[in-house]
Amino acid sequence: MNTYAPEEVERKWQRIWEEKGSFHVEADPKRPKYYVLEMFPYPSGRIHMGHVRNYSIGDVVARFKRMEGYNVLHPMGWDAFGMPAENAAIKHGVHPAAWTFENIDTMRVQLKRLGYSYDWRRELATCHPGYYVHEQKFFLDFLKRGLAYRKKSPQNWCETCHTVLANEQVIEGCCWRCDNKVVQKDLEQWFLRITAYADELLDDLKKLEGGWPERVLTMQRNWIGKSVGAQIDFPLERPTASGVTSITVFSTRQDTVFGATFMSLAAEHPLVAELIADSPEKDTVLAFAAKVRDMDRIVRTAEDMEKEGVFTGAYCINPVTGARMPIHVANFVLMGYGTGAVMAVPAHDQRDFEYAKKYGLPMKVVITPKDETLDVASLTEAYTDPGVLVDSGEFTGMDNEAAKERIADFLEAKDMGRRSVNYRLRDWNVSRQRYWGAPIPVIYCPKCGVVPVPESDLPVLLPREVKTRPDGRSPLPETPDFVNTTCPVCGEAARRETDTFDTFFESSWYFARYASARQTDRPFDPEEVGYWLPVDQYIGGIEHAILHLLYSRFFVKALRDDGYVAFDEPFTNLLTQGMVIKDGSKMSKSKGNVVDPDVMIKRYGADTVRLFALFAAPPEKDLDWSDTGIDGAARFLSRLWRLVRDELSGMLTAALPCEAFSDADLTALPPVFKELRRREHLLAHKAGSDIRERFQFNTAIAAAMETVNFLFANVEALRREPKGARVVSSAVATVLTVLSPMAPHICEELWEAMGHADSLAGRPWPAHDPKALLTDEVEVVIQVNGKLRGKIDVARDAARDDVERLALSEPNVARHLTGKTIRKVVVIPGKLVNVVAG
Ligand code: ANZ
Ligand code: ZN
Repeated sequence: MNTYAPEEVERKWQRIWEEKGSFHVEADPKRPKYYVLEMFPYPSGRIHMGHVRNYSIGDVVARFKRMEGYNVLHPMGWDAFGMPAENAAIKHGVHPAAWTFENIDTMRVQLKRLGYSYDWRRELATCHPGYYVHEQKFFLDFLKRGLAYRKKSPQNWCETCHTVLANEQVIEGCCWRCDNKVVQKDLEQWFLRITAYADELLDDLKKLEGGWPERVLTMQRNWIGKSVGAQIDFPLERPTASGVTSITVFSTRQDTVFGATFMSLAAEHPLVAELIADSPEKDTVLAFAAKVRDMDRIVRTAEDMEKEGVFTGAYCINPVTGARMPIHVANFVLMGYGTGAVMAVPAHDQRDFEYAKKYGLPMKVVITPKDETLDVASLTEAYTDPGVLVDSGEFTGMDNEAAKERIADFLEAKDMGRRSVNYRLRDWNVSRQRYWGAPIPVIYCPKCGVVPVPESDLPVLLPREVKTRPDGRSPLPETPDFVNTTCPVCGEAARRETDTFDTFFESSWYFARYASARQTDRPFDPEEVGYWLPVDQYIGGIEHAILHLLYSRFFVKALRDDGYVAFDEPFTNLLTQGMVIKDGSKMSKSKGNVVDPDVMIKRYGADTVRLFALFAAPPEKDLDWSDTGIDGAARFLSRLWRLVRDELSGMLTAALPCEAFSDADLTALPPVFKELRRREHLLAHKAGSDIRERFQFNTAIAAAMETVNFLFANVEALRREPKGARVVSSAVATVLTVLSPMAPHICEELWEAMGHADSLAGRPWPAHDPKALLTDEVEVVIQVNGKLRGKIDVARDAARDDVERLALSEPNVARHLTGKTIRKVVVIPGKLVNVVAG
């Protein structure tokens, strides 16, 4: 008895791979490399099905590329800083470090139990000083060349998490972590000047076309948000007390400047206070501005938001028409974008249109469709399409796109404005008021100001001995041993920075660290990084489409300019896998539809869990978890086991996949052997291209299943011919080899049972013989009483009896024959079967 006991088999092979170091790799310039990486996990406690799916996909790619002859780097590590550790510390009274490392230990065991082919020697945890010391050094480099700077500005602040949040971490006005309302707070923070790379980040998206999903490229493009236009100066009717004489706007529609009839300022615009200083509307404006300031950015820019504002009492002048324009404060104008001032063109901008209607402000049409007129009184919405300029001085009659250029020239010549490019992208605020992160390596000296920690003093260690605060506030400011230090410049008493880095800092460069993960004196060994990087295939969730990927792209460019690396883009190809859903929604604790991988592994074994995760859907699509589905995967592996260990066991030899046979050998055997061989080679060919070209693991698995079914269906006939043993063994060897990236343990075990002494983990992908794919089949059509009822493929030299039998059992033909008596069957070989029935 040879029943399939997955746990035993899997532990055995995991031990063998580990002992042999099967997945350890070294750089080898003589061999082509392939770097496949899955987004590293946050050590939250246990792995979930989303991880299993992500890492199973990555493991197939890694194993497959090894089989194709590549030197494959496939590492794993831990994104180990972050807030859940602190929250757990508060809740359970454990130190964040203890919590994190315990989780890492648990999850590492879980990943090993799944048999993933990682080079575990390169494992890294970002909370390790040996890791973050290098990013503290990067920060010092960035400071030196002005890429890191400190600035006071209004920031998204979460009262519950006691920290600032990047704009990307604010979801519909709420904190991405705790879902509480985010407020605006003025704070001094450290920023990375990602905007210095805005153009390159945008332009280099072209290099990623074809390698990255189109929608991710679009999201990145929109996030960077490049707008080309002009700044235009509008003289104030009266200069302010401090001597300001004009308001500058940023507009992408300088072609409409002749239609600007009023001015809209952001509530935070520095001029507002001055403009209203002696105005009777002062209090109304102040109250309105205070209300707007607390509104969220996203809400303020939503199209359907009610447009509101107040008149400041002041006026400016349209520089090209001389018109007097009332200056308003409006809720849809943002201070962080452009100049925080907008020339309002109500006839051609929908927001301005709604605003003007509401407050009875003047409108002027300056663009009309070709050969048509537009009348202000009859406008029901802004006219925003292209057209021809009217009422626009010397530009009247011009096409509006051409007018953009001409008016920009005109403004520059008259010194009324200048061409200008604006980005939606903001500099990256990397300061977090949290404990469980990498300390920002600067010191504040009362005499010398902001002083970088000298390189020789790195790392600035995050102290372990701290008193966790029940309210979640960072204990660092109240840890005297940490805070109190001396100034590296003057030696006087000074204070350490107590903010830590945003955890996206760590995840922006970890992929390069794997190349030389144990290098202590520097972040990267240039030769190792030069060989392995960039990542050839990156795999992870679409939720990281903007943040993590943009920051990583930025880091690579910044590190390149600091001489650390010599490539421009970190990830050549990107695969974003779909979610794992159950009963129609994403698996989550709150929905109560979570399937625990451990439970499934216990019940079915790792190979079944892997196989199901790969078989149930193509990688980009959502995967619907179903009990019948995983049962099916388990049944298939048991069948495979029975086929090799029972049904065919007597005749299998240690044949290689796709062995070569002479025509004479094959023709001496019954036709089923030739057909088996055709299917074997087709499997190697189809599964290979499915994985290589499209990551279609599901169809590759389906092809293997069909071959297994064919073997089962013909077991009797195959066993009857001992002379065909080698052909059968070759086919089984191919099935095992093809399935081995997906279900590696059972394939290794059965491979060994065939008599092989080597491990499948080191074997190449089977090389099919194109000639073996040629079929000697012809299509035969079947008629019932003269009507076409079906088609079958049969061997060209099939016997008349066989053709008749196959024709009558064709499902549609059989249906048309039910209840009828067959009177006559005419077989025209290689062409037609006609059944006469009544
Ligand atoms: C006049 C105008 C006329 C505009 C028109 C549009 C249409 P994008 O493409 O997003 O860059 N704008 C500029 N700064 C703003 C701010 N701080 N808050 C809100 N809106 C602002 O859009 C640029 C356009 O958005 C600018 O062009 C400006 O309105 C507005 F028929 O100027 B426009
Ligand atoms: Zn000092």
